[in-house]
Amino acid sequence: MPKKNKISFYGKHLPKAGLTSLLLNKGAATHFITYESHFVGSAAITQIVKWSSVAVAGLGTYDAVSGATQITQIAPSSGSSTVPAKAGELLNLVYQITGAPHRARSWAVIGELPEGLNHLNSTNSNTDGITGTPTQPGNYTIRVRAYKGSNNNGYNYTKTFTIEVAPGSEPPIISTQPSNVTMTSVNEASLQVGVSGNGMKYQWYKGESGNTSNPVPGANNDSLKVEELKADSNYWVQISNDSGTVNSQTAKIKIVDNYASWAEQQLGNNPELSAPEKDNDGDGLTNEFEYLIGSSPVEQSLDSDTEILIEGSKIELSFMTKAAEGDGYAGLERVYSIEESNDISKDSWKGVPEFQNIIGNGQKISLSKPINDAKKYYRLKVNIREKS
Ligand SMILES: [Ca+2]
Repeated sequence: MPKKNKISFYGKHLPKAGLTSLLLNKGAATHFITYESHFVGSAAITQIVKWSSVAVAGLGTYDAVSGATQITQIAPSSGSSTVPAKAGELLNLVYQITGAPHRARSWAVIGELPEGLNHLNSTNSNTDGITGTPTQPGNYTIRVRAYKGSNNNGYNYTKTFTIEVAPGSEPPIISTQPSNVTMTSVNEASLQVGVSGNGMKYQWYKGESGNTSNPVPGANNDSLKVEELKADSNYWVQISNDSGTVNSQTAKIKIVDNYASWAEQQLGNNPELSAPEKDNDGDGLTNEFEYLIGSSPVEQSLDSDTEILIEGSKIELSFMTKAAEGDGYAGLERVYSIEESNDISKDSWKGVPEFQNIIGNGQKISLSKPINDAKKYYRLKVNIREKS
Protein backbone atom coordinates (compact mmCIF):
# COMPACT_ATOMS: atom_id res chain seq x y z
CA MET A 1 0.00 0.00 0.00
CA PRO A 2 1.60 3.35 -0.97
CA LYS A 3 2.12 5.71 1.98
CA LYS A 4 3.29 9.03 0.75
CA ASN A 5 2.02 10.83 3.77
CA LYS A 6 2.29 8.63 6.78
CA ILE A 7 0.48 10.98 9.05
CA SER A 8 -2.61 11.35 6.96
CA PHE A 9 -2.63 7.66 6.16
CA TYR A 10 -3.11 6.75 9.78
CA GLY A 11 -5.52 9.58 10.22
CA LYS A 12 -7.99 7.94 7.91
CA HIS A 13 -8.24 4.95 10.16
CA LEU A 14 -8.68 6.75 13.42
CA PRO A 15 -11.52 8.58 15.10
CA LYS A 16 -11.27 12.32 15.00
CA ALA A 17 -11.55 13.21 18.64
CA GLY A 18 -9.30 12.81 21.62
CA LEU A 19 -5.98 11.11 21.90
CA THR A 20 -5.66 9.99 18.31
CA SER A 21 -6.13 13.48 16.96
CA LEU A 22 -3.36 14.54 19.26
CA LEU A 23 -1.15 11.86 17.84
CA LEU A 24 -1.65 12.67 14.21
CA ASN A 25 -2.20 16.37 14.14
CA LYS A 26 0.80 18.45 13.24
CA GLY A 27 -0.82 21.67 14.33
CA ALA A 28 0.21 24.07 17.04
CA ALA A 29 0.81 22.95 20.59
CA THR A 30 -2.31 24.70 21.82
CA HIS A 31 -4.29 22.57 19.43
CA PHE A 32 -2.79 19.41 20.90
CA ILE A 33 -3.64 20.53 24.36
CA THR A 34 -7.27 21.12 23.50
CA TYR A 35 -7.70 17.53 22.47
CA GLU A 36 -5.47 16.09 25.14
CA SER A 37 -7.56 17.72 27.83
CA HIS A 38 -10.01 14.90 27.38
CA PHE A 39 -7.55 12.70 29.22
CA VAL A 40 -5.21 14.74 31.37
CA GLY A 41 -5.37 17.85 33.47
CA SER A 42 -4.08 21.16 32.23
CA ALA A 43 -1.28 21.07 34.79
CA ALA A 44 0.76 18.80 32.54
CA ILE A 45 0.99 21.10 29.55
CA THR A 46 4.76 20.93 29.17
CA GLN A 47 4.76 17.15 29.23
CA ILE A 48 1.94 17.03 26.71
CA VAL A 49 3.77 19.23 24.25
CA LYS A 50 6.92 17.19 24.70
CA TRP A 51 5.04 13.96 24.36
CA SER A 52 3.12 15.09 21.31
CA SER A 53 6.22 15.76 19.30
CA VAL A 54 7.71 12.42 20.37
CA ALA A 55 4.54 10.63 19.38
CA VAL A 56 4.31 12.15 15.94
CA ALA A 57 7.98 11.56 15.25
CA GLY A 58 7.60 8.02 16.53
CA LEU A 59 5.10 7.19 13.86
CA GLY A 60 7.91 6.92 11.35
CA THR A 61 9.46 3.99 13.14
CA TYR A 62 6.14 2.48 13.78
CA ASP A 63 5.10 2.84 10.18
CA ALA A 64 8.03 0.73 9.03
CA VAL A 65 6.52 -2.22 10.86
CA SER A 66 4.04 -3.87 8.55
CA GLY A 67 2.74 -7.25 7.58
CA ALA A 68 1.71 -9.52 10.42
CA THR A 69 -0.80 -8.39 12.95
CA GLN A 70 0.81 -6.82 15.95
CA ILE A 71 0.35 -4.31 18.70
CA THR A 72 3.12 -1.76 18.84
CA GLN A 73 4.00 1.00 21.27
CA ILE A 74 3.92 4.40 19.62
CA ALA A 75 4.85 6.54 22.62
CA PRO A 76 6.75 7.19 24.73
CA SER A 77 9.22 4.57 23.43
CA SER A 78 8.25 3.79 19.88
CA GLY A 79 8.45 0.13 18.96
CA SER A 80 9.61 -1.07 22.36
CA SER A 81 7.91 -3.56 24.66
CA THR A 82 9.14 -1.64 27.69
CA VAL A 83 7.61 1.66 28.71
CA PRO A 84 9.84 4.18 30.48
CA ALA A 85 8.12 6.24 33.16
CA LYS A 86 9.00 8.24 36.25
CA ALA A 87 7.15 8.50 39.51
CA GLY A 88 5.43 11.86 39.75
CA GLU A 89 5.59 12.56 36.02
CA LEU A 90 2.81 12.23 33.50
CA LEU A 91 2.92 9.13 31.31
CA ASN A 92 1.04 8.82 28.05
CA LEU A 93 1.45 5.28 26.78
CA VAL A 94 -0.01 4.88 23.31
CA TYR A 95 -0.11 1.67 21.33
CA GLN A 96 -1.74 0.62 18.12
CA ILE A 97 -2.70 -2.57 16.38
CA THR A 98 -1.65 -2.95 12.75
CA GLY A 99 -1.99 -5.64 10.17
CA ALA A 100 -5.38 -6.64 11.50
CA PRO A 101 -8.01 -6.93 8.78
CA HIS A 102 -10.59 -5.16 10.89
CA ARG A 103 -10.72 -2.29 13.28
CA ALA A 104 -10.44 -3.13 16.94
CA ARG A 105 -13.87 -2.66 18.48
CA SER A 106 -12.69 -2.93 22.08
CA TRP A 107 -9.55 -3.14 24.18
CA ALA A 108 -8.61 -4.63 27.51
CA VAL A 109 -5.67 -4.35 29.87
CA ILE A 110 -4.83 -7.54 31.73
CA GLY A 111 -2.70 -7.22 34.84
CA GLU A 112 -2.28 -4.57 37.47
CA LEU A 113 -1.54 -1.06 36.30
CA PRO A 114 0.85 1.06 38.36
CA GLU A 115 -1.01 3.24 40.83
CA GLY A 116 -2.04 6.50 39.17
CA LEU A 117 -2.45 5.12 35.65
CA ASN A 118 -5.73 4.55 33.84
CA HIS A 119 -6.66 2.61 30.76
CA LEU A 120 -8.17 4.90 28.11
CA ASN A 121 -10.36 2.01 26.97
CA SER A 122 -10.87 3.09 23.35
CA THR A 123 -13.76 1.70 21.36
CA ASN A 124 -13.84 1.34 17.59
CA SER A 125 -10.20 2.40 17.41
CA ASN A 126 -7.00 0.70 16.40
CA THR A 127 -5.24 2.97 18.84
CA ASP A 128 -5.54 2.77 22.61
CA GLY A 129 -3.55 4.04 25.53
CA ILE A 130 -2.81 4.25 29.22
CA THR A 131 -2.34 7.61 30.86
CA GLY A 132 -1.80 9.20 34.23
CA THR A 133 0.93 9.96 36.74
CA PRO A 134 2.46 6.88 38.33
CA THR A 135 3.29 7.24 42.01
CA GLN A 136 5.21 4.07 42.88
CA PRO A 137 8.55 3.09 41.32
CA GLY A 138 8.84 -0.48 40.04
CA ASN A 139 8.41 -2.69 37.01
CA TYR A 140 4.85 -3.55 36.06
CA THR A 141 4.10 -6.14 33.40
CA ILE A 142 0.72 -5.87 31.74
CA ARG A 143 -0.93 -7.36 28.71
CA VAL A 144 -2.86 -5.28 26.24
CA ARG A 145 -5.52 -7.04 24.18
CA ALA A 146 -7.36 -5.77 21.11
CA TYR A 147 -10.70 -7.43 20.23
CA LYS A 148 -12.43 -7.63 16.91
CA GLY A 149 -15.78 -7.43 18.65
CA SER A 150 -17.18 -4.88 21.06
CA ASN A 151 -17.26 -5.61 24.79
CA ASN A 152 -14.08 -7.71 24.55
CA ASN A 153 -15.53 -10.36 22.32
CA GLY A 154 -14.30 -12.26 19.32
CA TYR A 155 -10.91 -12.64 17.69
CA ASN A 156 -8.21 -10.89 19.68
CA TYR A 157 -4.54 -10.17 19.69
CA THR A 158 -2.37 -9.63 22.79
CA LYS A 159 0.86 -7.79 23.48
CA THR A 160 2.88 -7.68 26.71
CA PHE A 161 4.41 -4.41 27.92
CA THR A 162 6.57 -3.75 30.95
CA ILE A 163 6.04 -0.31 32.43
CA GLU A 164 9.26 0.66 34.19
CA VAL A 165 8.52 3.40 36.72
CA ALA A 166 11.77 5.01 37.84
CA PRO A 167 12.00 6.83 41.18
CA GLY A 168 11.04 10.47 40.94
CA SER A 169 13.36 13.33 41.65
CA GLU A 170 13.70 14.24 45.31
CA PRO A 171 15.19 17.34 46.84
CA PRO A 172 18.57 16.62 48.49
CA ILE A 173 18.38 15.09 51.95
CA ILE A 174 21.26 15.61 54.35
CA SER A 175 22.15 12.32 56.02
CA THR A 176 25.27 13.58 57.82
CA GLN A 177 25.70 17.18 58.91
CA PRO A 178 29.18 18.75 58.83
CA SER A 179 30.70 18.33 62.29
CA ASN A 180 32.04 20.89 64.69
CA VAL A 181 35.83 20.78 64.89
CA THR A 182 38.38 21.93 67.43
CA MET A 183 41.93 22.33 66.16
CA THR A 184 45.06 24.46 66.48
CA SER A 185 45.92 27.32 64.18
CA VAL A 186 48.51 25.19 62.34
CA ASN A 187 46.14 22.27 61.67
CA GLU A 188 43.71 21.78 58.84
CA ALA A 189 40.25 20.32 58.98
CA SER A 190 38.01 18.74 56.41
CA LEU A 191 34.31 19.39 56.74
CA GLN A 192 32.11 16.78 55.14
CA VAL A 193 28.40 16.62 54.40
CA GLY A 194 26.53 13.41 53.60
CA VAL A 195 23.66 13.84 51.15
CA SER A 196 21.27 11.56 49.30
CA GLY A 197 19.64 12.58 46.05
CA ASN A 198 20.54 13.08 42.42
CA GLY A 199 22.22 15.82 40.44
CA MET A 200 23.41 17.76 43.43
CA LYS A 201 25.29 21.05 43.40
CA TYR A 202 27.23 22.28 46.41
CA GLN A 203 28.31 25.69 47.65
CA TRP A 204 30.08 26.22 50.96
CA TYR A 205 29.78 29.52 52.80
CA LYS A 206 31.63 31.10 55.67
CA GLY A 207 29.31 32.24 58.44
CA GLU A 208 26.09 31.04 59.98
CA SER A 209 23.77 28.69 58.10
CA GLY A 210 21.51 30.65 55.77
CA ASN A 211 23.87 33.60 55.39
CA THR A 212 25.02 33.55 51.76
CA SER A 213 27.11 36.73 51.86
CA ASN A 214 30.49 34.91 52.08
CA PRO A 215 30.68 32.05 49.57
CA VAL A 216 33.97 30.14 49.64
CA PRO A 217 35.38 30.38 46.09
CA GLY A 218 35.65 27.00 44.37
CA ALA A 219 34.09 25.12 47.31
CA ASN A 220 31.64 23.13 45.22
CA ASN A 221 31.71 19.55 46.44
CA ASP A 222 30.70 17.58 49.48
CA SER A 223 33.79 18.42 51.51
CA LEU A 224 35.61 21.58 52.44
CA LYS A 225 39.24 21.85 53.53
CA VAL A 226 40.01 24.66 55.95
CA GLU A 227 43.45 25.50 57.25
CA GLU A 228 45.51 28.25 58.82
CA LEU A 229 42.62 29.67 60.77
CA LYS A 230 43.67 32.18 63.41
CA ALA A 231 40.26 32.51 64.99
CA ASP A 232 37.04 30.59 65.51
CA SER A 233 35.10 30.32 62.25
CA ASN A 234 31.76 29.00 61.06
CA TYR A 235 30.97 27.27 57.78
CA TRP A 236 27.92 25.72 56.19
CA VAL A 237 26.97 24.26 52.82
CA GLN A 238 23.98 24.72 50.58
CA ILE A 239 23.00 21.73 48.42
CA SER A 240 20.57 21.96 45.55
CA ASN A 241 19.22 19.93 42.67
CA ASP A 242 16.35 20.30 40.22
CA SER A 243 13.85 19.48 42.95
CA GLY A 244 14.96 21.74 45.75
CA THR A 245 17.57 23.30 48.00
CA VAL A 246 18.66 22.43 51.51
CA ASN A 247 21.00 24.19 53.95
CA SER A 248 23.28 22.29 56.30
CA GLN A 249 23.69 23.16 59.92
CA THR A 250 26.49 25.49 60.90
CA ALA A 251 29.80 23.70 61.52
CA LYS A 252 31.76 25.57 64.19
CA ILE A 253 35.52 25.43 63.95
CA LYS A 254 37.11 26.31 67.23
CA ILE A 255 40.78 27.24 67.25
CA VAL A 256 42.64 26.33 70.42
CA ASP A 257 46.43 26.41 70.31
CA ASN A 258 48.84 24.49 72.50
CA TYR A 259 52.58 24.29 73.09
CA ALA A 260 53.20 22.39 69.85
CA SER A 261 51.37 24.86 67.62
CA TRP A 262 53.00 27.80 69.45
CA ALA A 263 56.45 26.25 68.98
CA GLU A 264 55.82 25.55 65.30
CA GLN A 265 54.91 29.17 64.69
CA GLN A 266 57.68 30.61 66.86
CA LEU A 267 60.49 28.17 66.05
CA GLY A 268 59.48 26.25 62.96
CA ASN A 269 59.15 22.54 62.40
CA ASN A 270 62.66 21.56 63.50
CA PRO A 271 62.30 19.40 66.66
CA GLU A 272 65.92 20.22 67.55
CA LEU A 273 64.77 23.80 68.08
CA SER A 274 61.19 23.43 69.12
CA ALA A 275 61.41 20.81 71.88
CA PRO A 276 59.98 22.12 75.17
CA GLU A 277 63.20 21.67 77.14
CA LYS A 278 65.41 23.60 74.66
CA ASP A 279 66.70 27.07 75.33
CA ASN A 280 67.62 28.44 71.92
CA ASP A 281 68.23 32.01 72.99
CA GLY A 282 70.31 30.97 75.99
CA ASP A 283 68.47 33.12 78.50
CA GLY A 284 68.09 30.29 80.98
CA LEU A 285 64.40 29.91 80.22
CA THR A 286 63.25 26.78 78.42
CA ASN A 287 60.98 27.08 75.44
CA GLU A 288 58.11 25.72 77.46
CA PHE A 289 58.71 28.27 80.20
CA GLU A 290 58.78 31.08 77.65
CA TYR A 291 55.51 29.80 76.19
CA LEU A 292 53.92 29.89 79.63
CA ILE A 293 55.08 33.34 80.68
CA GLY A 294 54.75 34.88 77.22
CA SER A 295 58.35 35.75 76.48
CA SER A 296 60.20 35.29 73.21
CA PRO A 297 62.03 31.97 72.72
CA VAL A 298 64.43 33.61 70.24
CA GLU A 299 65.35 36.78 72.11
CA GLN A 300 66.74 36.80 75.63
CA SER A 301 64.09 37.85 78.08
CA LEU A 302 64.67 40.15 81.00
CA ASP A 303 62.12 40.35 83.73
CA SER A 304 62.16 43.93 84.95
CA ASP A 305 58.59 44.22 86.07
CA THR A 306 58.53 42.01 89.13
CA GLU A 307 59.13 43.75 92.41
CA ILE A 308 59.28 42.52 95.94
CA LEU A 309 59.67 45.10 98.64
CA ILE A 310 59.54 45.17 102.40
CA GLU A 311 57.99 48.40 103.51
CA GLY A 312 57.58 48.84 107.22
CA SER A 313 55.59 45.95 108.54
CA LYS A 314 54.32 44.92 105.11
CA ILE A 315 55.57 42.95 102.19
CA GLU A 316 54.72 44.47 98.84
CA LEU A 317 54.80 42.22 95.81
CA SER A 318 53.85 43.37 92.34
CA PHE A 319 54.13 42.14 88.76
CA MET A 320 52.78 42.86 85.32
CA THR A 321 50.59 40.28 83.62
CA LYS A 322 50.61 39.46 79.95
CA ALA A 323 47.64 38.48 77.87
CA ALA A 324 47.91 35.23 75.88
CA GLU A 325 47.82 36.74 72.42
CA GLY A 326 49.65 36.58 69.12
CA ASP A 327 50.86 33.57 67.17
CA GLY A 328 50.37 30.31 69.02
CA TYR A 329 47.86 31.57 71.57
CA ALA A 330 44.54 31.35 69.69
CA GLY A 331 41.73 30.33 72.03
CA LEU A 332 44.00 30.46 75.07
CA GLU A 333 44.31 32.60 78.17
CA ARG A 334 47.11 33.06 80.67
CA VAL A 335 46.21 32.86 84.35
CA TYR A 336 48.23 33.86 87.39
CA SER A 337 48.01 32.60 90.94
CA ILE A 338 50.07 33.58 93.99
CA GLU A 339 50.95 30.96 96.55
CA GLU A 340 52.58 31.30 99.91
CA SER A 341 54.51 29.01 102.26
CA ASN A 342 56.26 29.25 105.60
CA ASP A 343 59.00 26.73 104.85
CA ILE A 344 58.91 25.91 101.08
CA SER A 345 58.42 22.23 101.82
CA LYS A 346 56.62 20.43 99.05
CA ASP A 347 53.14 20.33 100.49
CA SER A 348 53.27 23.62 102.30
CA TRP A 349 52.28 25.90 99.41
CA LYS A 350 48.81 27.40 99.71
CA GLY A 351 46.98 29.75 97.42
CA VAL A 352 46.66 33.30 98.60
CA PRO A 353 42.93 34.06 98.57
CA GLU A 354 41.84 36.62 95.99
CA PHE A 355 45.02 36.03 94.00
CA GLN A 356 43.96 32.87 92.23
CA ASN A 357 43.56 32.34 88.48
CA ILE A 358 43.76 35.99 87.55
CA ILE A 359 43.39 36.27 83.79
CA GLY A 360 46.28 38.26 82.41
CA ASN A 361 45.48 41.22 80.17
CA GLY A 362 48.49 43.46 80.81
CA GLN A 363 47.32 44.70 84.18
CA LYS A 364 49.54 45.18 87.24
CA ILE A 365 48.87 42.86 90.15
CA SER A 366 49.91 44.01 93.61
CA LEU A 367 49.84 42.06 96.83
CA SER A 368 50.39 43.73 100.18
CA LYS A 369 50.45 41.68 103.34
CA PRO A 370 51.45 42.40 106.92
CA ILE A 371 54.48 40.48 108.09
CA ASN A 372 53.43 38.45 111.09
CA ASP A 373 55.64 35.43 110.80
CA ALA A 374 59.34 35.12 111.04
CA LYS A 375 59.55 33.83 107.47
CA LYS A 376 57.23 33.90 104.50
CA TYR A 377 57.79 32.68 100.97
CA TYR A 378 55.80 33.62 97.94
CA ARG A 379 55.70 32.16 94.45
CA LEU A 380 53.86 32.96 91.28
CA LYS A 381 52.20 30.25 89.24
CA VAL A 382 51.46 30.90 85.58
CA ASN A 383 49.27 28.63 83.51
CA ILE A 384 48.03 28.62 79.94
CA ARG A 385 44.55 27.22 79.52
CA GLU A 386 41.68 27.23 77.08
CA LYS A 387 39.68 30.41 77.29
CA SER A 388 36.94 30.17 79.87
CA1 LIG B 1 64.99 30.69 76.27
